[in-house]
Amino acid sequence: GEKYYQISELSPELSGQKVLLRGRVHNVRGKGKSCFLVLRQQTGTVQAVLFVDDKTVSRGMVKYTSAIPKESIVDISGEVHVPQEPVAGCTCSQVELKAMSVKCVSRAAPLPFELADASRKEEDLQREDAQFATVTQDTRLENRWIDLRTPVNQAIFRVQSAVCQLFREALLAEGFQEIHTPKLIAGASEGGASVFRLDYMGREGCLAQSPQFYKQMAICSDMARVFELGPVFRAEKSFTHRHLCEFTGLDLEMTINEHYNEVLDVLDRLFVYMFDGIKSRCAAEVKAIQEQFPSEPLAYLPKTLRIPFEEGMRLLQEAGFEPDPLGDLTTELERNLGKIMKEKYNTDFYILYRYPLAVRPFYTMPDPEDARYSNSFDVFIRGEEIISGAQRVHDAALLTERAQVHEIPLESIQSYINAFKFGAPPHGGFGVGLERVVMLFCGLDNIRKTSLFPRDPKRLTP
Ligand code: ATP
Ligand code: AMO
Repeated sequence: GEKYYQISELSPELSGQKVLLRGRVHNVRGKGKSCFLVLRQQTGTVQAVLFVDDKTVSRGMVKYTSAIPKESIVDISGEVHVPQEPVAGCTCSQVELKAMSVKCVSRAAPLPFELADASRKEEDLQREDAQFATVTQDTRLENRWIDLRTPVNQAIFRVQSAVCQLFREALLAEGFQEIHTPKLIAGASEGGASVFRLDYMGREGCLAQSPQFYKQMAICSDMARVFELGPVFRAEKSFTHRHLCEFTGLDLEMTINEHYNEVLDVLDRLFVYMFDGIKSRCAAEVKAIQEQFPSEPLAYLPKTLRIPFEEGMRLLQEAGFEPDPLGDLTTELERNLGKIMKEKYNTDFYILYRYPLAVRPFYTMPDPEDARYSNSFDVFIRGEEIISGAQRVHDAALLTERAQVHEIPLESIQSYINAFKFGAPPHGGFGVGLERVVMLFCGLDNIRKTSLFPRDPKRLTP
């Protein structure tokens, strides 16, 4: 068959050559004997012009083309032509196509909203004299397959893809292996309130809230360093800008020799590599996102700042807040601590470690020097949590005791506890929320923007 060209391949060197392209009708404007059509492939656009002549282009062809609805898929064959002036508004501005034929491959129904309206800058929408049709988030999500075509969404999901690739690259280079753990499991690992229960062949099962138990059992199986990218299910009851009912977890687990600082060292190298990588590989995407949703670029240090929880509480107190020194941080306090860190250390990215034991999951290792605390940490971007992690209890008797303190039914986790009875190395790890990383790296305000087809308490379709 004939070669299909990409818009990105077109250049003045091809002038005079006949080419065939498939793409969407981004825009079309008929003017009697001529017609201007902007063809789009993903975020690239090129202009095609049709003029009625005696040989190839009939009046009928121009009329037919002018009536093709926006977003339809078309095949255009034409000659590459260098216009006298660059074509304004097209990504491919140095050439245009003198179209000879246009064929509609798939006709688009009337659109629920215009892509142009879904691509407006926040600041333009805020203007009092704004004349644009506004598109609500619900309308976008109802029609996500159209919404995802906007340049900003094309960019967001390329950044997401890069984050996953960078995560894999960095960990493989550190000697980790990728694993795949079951998502149909017997019990809750992160607390019963947010677990999706289901019928598993007549008995109770649930959707995995985390690969937690299985990544630890892999350690007990002598896989010294493991990671997984996979779905995580949480029956979150309320709406927030940062909770989904299904998200993608980037998890790792590793043996440690002396201290869970070894995990933090990996975390530090991993994230600096990922942030540097996004900046260098996704510069155009980050710019496209900035254009629609402006924000400060992420500030991070070559070596990530580590602050003890106690010190964090002291800084909050100094600033006039009243955190519970042995309790959990509220979203509000987390955000304020983020502001303090930014002012004091000029970083949007930091690790808070040695949390109070009482606010961490049962599998968390207590601090051997002070049992009110634990060998655990959270990591924040712009004052919002993106990671939780810890050293884990690797002694079956202590694990049983900790589960009882948390009132966890032992039957549901017996096989997990058994895994530690036959020799278990000290180990630790952490879990990252992919959608949160992309949202917060890009300075976006809602996690639904970084989930391809978000699942929240009300949304199960599309
Ligand atoms: P993690 O799952 O690691 O705990 P998280 O961001 O949900 O991540 P939590 O420790 O559950 O963190 O909660 C931190 C704070 O976020 C809570 O103190 C609470 O204020 C708020 N929060 C958590 N879950 C919800 C929710 N479903 N709805 C509203 N607020 C929530
Ligand atoms: P945690 O429950 O903190 O820890 O989850 C880890 C990370 O996952 C993300 N996250 C979410 N993202 C979107 N929607 C949600 N509802 C949601 N809940 C959590 C956050 C969070 O930091 N087993 C431990 C990890 C470990 O210790 O290895 C765990 O699941 O970015």
